[in-house]
Amino acid sequence: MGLTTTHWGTYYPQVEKGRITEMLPFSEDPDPSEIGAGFVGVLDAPSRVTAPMARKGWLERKGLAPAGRRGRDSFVELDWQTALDLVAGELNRVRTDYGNQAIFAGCYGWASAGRFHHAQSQIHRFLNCIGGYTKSVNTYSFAAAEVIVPHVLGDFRGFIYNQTSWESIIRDGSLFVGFGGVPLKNGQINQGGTGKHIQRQRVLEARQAGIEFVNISPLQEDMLDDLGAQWMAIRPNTDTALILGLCYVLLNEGLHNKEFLASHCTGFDRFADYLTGTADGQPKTPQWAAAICDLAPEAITSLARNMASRPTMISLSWSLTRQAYGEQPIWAGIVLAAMLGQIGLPGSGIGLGYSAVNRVGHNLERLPFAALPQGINSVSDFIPVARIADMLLEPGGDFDYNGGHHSYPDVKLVYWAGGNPFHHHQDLNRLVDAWQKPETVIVHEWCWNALAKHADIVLPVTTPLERRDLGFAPLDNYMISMEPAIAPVAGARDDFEIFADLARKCGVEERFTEGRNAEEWQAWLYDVSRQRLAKSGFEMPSYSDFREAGWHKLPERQTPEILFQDFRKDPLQHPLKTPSGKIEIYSETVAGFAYEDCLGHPFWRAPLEWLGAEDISYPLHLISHQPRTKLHSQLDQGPVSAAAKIKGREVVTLNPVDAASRQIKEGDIVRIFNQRGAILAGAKVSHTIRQGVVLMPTGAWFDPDPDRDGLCKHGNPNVLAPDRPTSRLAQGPAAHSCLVEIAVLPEAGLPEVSAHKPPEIAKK
Ligand SMILES: Nc1nc2c(c(=O)[nH]1)N[C@H]1C(S)=C(S)[C@@H](COP(=O)(O)OP(=O)(O)OC[C@H]3O[C@@H](n4cnc5c(=O)[nH]c(N)nc54)[C@H](O)[C@@H]3O)O[C@H]1N2
Ligand SMILES: Nc1nc2c(c(=O)[nH]1)N[C@H]1C(S)=C(S)[C@@H](COP(=O)(O)OP(=O)(O)OC[C@H]3O[C@@H](n4cnc5c(=O)[nH]c(N)nc54)[C@H](O)[C@@H]3O)O[C@H]1N2
Ligand SMILES: [Mo]
Repeated sequence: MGLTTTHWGTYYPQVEKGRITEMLPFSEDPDPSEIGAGFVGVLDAPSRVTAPMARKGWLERKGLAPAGRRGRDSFVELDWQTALDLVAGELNRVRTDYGNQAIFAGCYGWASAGRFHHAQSQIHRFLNCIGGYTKSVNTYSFAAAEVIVPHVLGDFRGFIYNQTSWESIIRDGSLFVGFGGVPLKNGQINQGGTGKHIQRQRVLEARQAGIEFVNISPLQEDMLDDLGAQWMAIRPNTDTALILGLCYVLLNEGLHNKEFLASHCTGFDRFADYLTGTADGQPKTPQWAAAICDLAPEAITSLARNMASRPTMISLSWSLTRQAYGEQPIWAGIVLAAMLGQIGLPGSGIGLGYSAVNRVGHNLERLPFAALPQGINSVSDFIPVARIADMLLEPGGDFDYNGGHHSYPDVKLVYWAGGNPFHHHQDLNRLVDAWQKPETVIVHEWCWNALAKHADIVLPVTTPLERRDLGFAPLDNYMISMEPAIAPVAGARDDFEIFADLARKCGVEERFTEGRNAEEWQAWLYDVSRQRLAKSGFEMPSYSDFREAGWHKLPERQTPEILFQDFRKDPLQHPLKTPSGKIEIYSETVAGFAYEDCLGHPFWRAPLEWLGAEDISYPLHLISHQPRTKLHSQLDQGPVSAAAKIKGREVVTLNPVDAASRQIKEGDIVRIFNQRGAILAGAKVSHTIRQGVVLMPTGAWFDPDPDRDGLCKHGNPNVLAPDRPTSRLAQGPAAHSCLVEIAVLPEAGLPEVSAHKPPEIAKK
């Protein structure tokens, strides 16, 4: 049986008459993810893009201004040669007339697992061969942390996947405080693939070992019921205030570790002036914090004492970064851990996002697998990833970023492969307007999602189930030989093949392919990986043995990982890469940027949209978290995602009090709205969510109603979430700072969901 790997696990796809009938879980996986079954029935469904397509209004354009509106147009089927000639022609025209910076190809997104057929690697290599492109920096996952944490701890990427392992917590921990919980639904995912899912087993082992859990979240489900966690149902977006309150108690009661602060940290005094109110007249007492977070002051005081009395692991969920001033809870959380003085000790200290993905806390070494060489991008223009709509709307406009001052390029052509901005971006109605600006939009997709529907040219690509690949990633110790389960559906081609053809048309074929086909590239990647891993002491089988065996397991770490262990033991021998070599509780660098929304130390600033806001015209706080039944928008058209919806629409969960006051019953179709737009959803009523907060998973394909401006019929929460940066420092996305109102609707006359239907297509 051939294997395949996905971001949500490894499977044996079962095939009958050329169709996937079942995804049998990998024999090594004790806790396989249900998401895999989402592939059943979708590969040749009507939502599949079957041939190259061009938008009618774009084909009929006169001069450079396209006719019609992207997202509302019909398409014309093309043959591959015509389509590739059009794409090559557009690339050549734009780079000749405007320069390569006029091509935007950040292509943010998760694409598919598979080391070689990785869409971004392919498109970036190709575009670098023809002179480069405007790129994006940082991620939607945790941009605010990516920018602030290096100022505080000297690095971010080097830490995020080398955190203190569950083994260490189980052995030596005692208290686990999860801001945003330990969401097991998220641990299903691992970028690049996963052999075995460990999160559920490890938290249960931790519980058995006597670890006490505290779930600080508006959502009780963020920790497994079996953990018996204390639930502190915090008001969303107020974690920084809570953390400051905890820090105040430690300082006030002398529970802070003065030796650690002196030997391993810098700037505590400046921060202490802020805590005590010497700097601004407001002591950050538990009473002060309690009023902001809507928790009891006694609960804050007793949590601080509890934390100071025993080995405590603080986990800060990645979601905390995706809110207004998302830099602050992360910095404040690190400072809290520094005051407790347990950083670098077994089972305790600081962690970011246990179970955000399967890797966090998984006791593995870093595996230096080779990636497709990217070449050099000759364009220096960039945007912080979430500033895409700003870039398109304000060419030449200025923006701040991490101490620098930059301007947006004038983008004429958008080329996207391997991500879905109509999934990941906020304020989608604004994005749709911005998206009308470029002269041409080219997209590689396999399904008719909103990105494909908003393109001028769509090139249909294969899925991983239709091609051979190397299923290995630096984040997991299972190497999987990905075998095609079925032949490419209809006219689909691999991204690599498409770029190889375009490279020929652009005169850079040799540079792009180096004379290798897909199979030869994979053998090459394997060989380079094998040499690299050998240097790190890992033995990989020969390429042919690996392909024959189907998979190979590399060893786990022998001893539990403990983050900052060396720094803790000897900060002079193992300094951090900060200016002081220590943990920067106060950063002169950040202070020097003189941003009003990110000071030299962590501080509380109220978001524009939160439950404590003065203007509460929209009185409910919307959290749009990661979906349990899929990865972002991927496989939303499949059976697993469909089973979790209500009458074909995405689910919104409300507290019984909020439901009752609006006459909303379980199963009702509701309209959720604010100043940015409206969406339809099916209501679920639950005690497991804090009053005043409503919850929607992301991922329902954006389904704008052509007859009602700004309405998504299917329930994509990014219609409602604001497109505002976290701060001038990181310019990260802040989807979780969002207020809405909800009203029940009569079911008669509701517009039908058309998210998974293809657009109108004229056959040639
Ligand atoms: N409101 C709100 N919004 C959010 C978040 C949130 O918490 N709340 N979370 C944010 C986060 S953390 C993230 S990471 C982003 C995720 O946003 P994305 O990563 O952009 O979302 P995906 O749906 O995974 O998009 C991947 C796309 O790649 C396509 N694809 C798959 N395989 C291939 C391939 O081989 N070739 C090509 N060409 N295409 C392929 C898929 O069909 C899909 O359209 O969303 C962000 N958006
Ligand atoms: N099944 C599945 N798993 C995934 C993904 C997916 O799409 N599907 N996406 C993956 C990706 S790309 C990423 S980046 C990670 C993201 O991982 P996370 O950022 O951890 O994911 P979320 O589910 O958005 O958030 C976790 C929880 O944080 C809580 N929360 C939100 N706002 C606040 C707040 O202000 N305060 C507190 N205390 N809690 C809050 C919410 O209740 C939410 O359930 O997940 C990964 N895992
Ligand atoms: Mo993410």
